[in-house]
Amino acid sequence: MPSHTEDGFATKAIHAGQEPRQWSHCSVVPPIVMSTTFRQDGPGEHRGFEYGRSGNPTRNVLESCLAALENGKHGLVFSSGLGALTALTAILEPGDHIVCGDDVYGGTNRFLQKCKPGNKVTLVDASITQNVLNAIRPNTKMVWLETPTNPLMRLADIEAISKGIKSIRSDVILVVDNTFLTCYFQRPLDLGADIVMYSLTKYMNGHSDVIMGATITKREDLEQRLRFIQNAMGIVPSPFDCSLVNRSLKTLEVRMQQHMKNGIAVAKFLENHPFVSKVIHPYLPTHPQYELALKQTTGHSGMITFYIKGDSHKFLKALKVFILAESLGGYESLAELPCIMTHASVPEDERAKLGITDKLIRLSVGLETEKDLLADLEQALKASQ
Ligand code: P1T
Repeated sequence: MPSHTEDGFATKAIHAGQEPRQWSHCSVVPPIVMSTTFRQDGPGEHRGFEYGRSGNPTRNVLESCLAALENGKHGLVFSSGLGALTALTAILEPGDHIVCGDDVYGGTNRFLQKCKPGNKVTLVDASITQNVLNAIRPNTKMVWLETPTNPLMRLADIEAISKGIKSIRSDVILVVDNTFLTCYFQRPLDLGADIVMYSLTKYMNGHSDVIMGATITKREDLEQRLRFIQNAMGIVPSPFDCSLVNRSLKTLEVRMQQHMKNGIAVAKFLENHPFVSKVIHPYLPTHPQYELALKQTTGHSGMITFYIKGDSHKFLKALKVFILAESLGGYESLAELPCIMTHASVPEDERAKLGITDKLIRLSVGLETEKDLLADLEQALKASQ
């Protein structure tokens, strides 16, 4: 992967799609255009915008910036991460087969299995490339990966899987949910994915105040399909929210660097703690796919999972700085119990097979002062005994 200095990531985040001369007033911050409709010079003669669902200037700014950051060509935003998933499943025909990682966000898994009559989903442990390739059938249309997975932080080798799939069937669409790392740490399109998908709700917005999703692609054909679906299904975000996410992208680089720094400090602290049995973080050398993490990514976010020895409920209730809540990727540190909260919809036997037990805790390490985070964990671990 090219370094961020080489590819000017922060410059793109601040300037791509934001050229002030595109507006007559030259405002430096892109304007929020709330209008739901646009005047036409004559019937059918418009200046690029007709109706707010089919296109909006503030939305366009965000979509262009996302495409640039991802080294893609086309960004499309949706009313939530699952809204982006809805759009992607609308590409499928009834009866199409999907191969999906077995450890993905609960909502994704469930929706993929139910989205179209006759759809079949094969769940695989995608940390082993051959498992994915072996699951491809003549009617497979899509392969869906999260890497790292939510919540077990297993990695899939995007490049190897992409090459393998294309050597079997060039028309299978590889989708990678990049929510946990963002384009700052991982670029799936450069590694051969056809579509990158996001819950922008998380790190990309980073301030826990917007629900939004996105898809980014280099392929014209997929852009056209998704553009039609975005408008026809009406799964669009508001201009105000687009402006908030666009604002947040300006600090993505500095936020992700600090999430990584705090995350590593917390992971090392937990790894050396007598009340913790196991810590899962791809940038710890103890992670079974540490080498792949170094090859495929340029860092890791603030996401950590760990197995506690004591009572997870007592631990979570004792936290003071970390907030007990679902979601992730904001400036504030969060903690949760996946088996009861984010992954409650995954059937119990699957959860047990995966190791999503009531000892497994997920942290989203935020941007607070490191020593305050460690002190909070220390006192809560004592309370878990
Ligand atoms: O919540 P929404 O913006 O619709 O995004 C869904 C989604 C998609 N992909 C991943 C990897 C996710 O983590 C999520 C949402 N996840 C949580 C709310 C959570 O706490 O894990």
